[in-house]
Amino acid sequence: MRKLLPILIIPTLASCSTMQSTKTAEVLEVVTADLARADGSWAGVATISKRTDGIFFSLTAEAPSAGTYGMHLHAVGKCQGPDFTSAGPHWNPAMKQHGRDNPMGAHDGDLPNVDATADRKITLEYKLTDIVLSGPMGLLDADGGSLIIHEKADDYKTDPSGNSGKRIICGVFKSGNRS
Ligand SMILES: [Cu+2]
Ligand SMILES: [Zn+2]
Repeated sequence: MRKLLPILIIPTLASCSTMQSTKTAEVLEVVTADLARADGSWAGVATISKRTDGIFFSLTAEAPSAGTYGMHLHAVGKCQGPDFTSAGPHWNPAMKQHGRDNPMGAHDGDLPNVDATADRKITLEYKLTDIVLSGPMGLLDADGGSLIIHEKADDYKTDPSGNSGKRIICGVFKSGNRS
């Protein structure tokens, strides 16, 4: 993890059940998803932190192999293997079409493709556009929300899912205070 934004280490620590929450005044809300593969094995952790300076996404995950993978926020907080269809479609509160390159898009849940290195690791963090986390229009609405990583790259235009293939990794977002 880069040292540029040390505050992002906090949600990572918060995901460890033995750690006490150590929010600073800058962090307003944190949601974390433990990621699992279709067979239920551990595959990483994703965190969304709402801060006074924006909403930040961070991910540490282990892909099946080096390569590029599609990734989205999905509408339902339920990860039932092996196909993870329980997670529903892409999170889309604004009722748009799929894809950042689609003139009718994009879904709020459309995230950039991710690259896994030769050792299969995915590690990233970036600022999200101002999505809503809580409330009826939020990612964590009544039926929750999830993160899905797909077997193939997203083409950024094909509605509704960017031709990204099977869902191979899934995690349900939960409120970050898990100590
Ligand atoms: Cu997806
Ligand atoms: Zn989409």
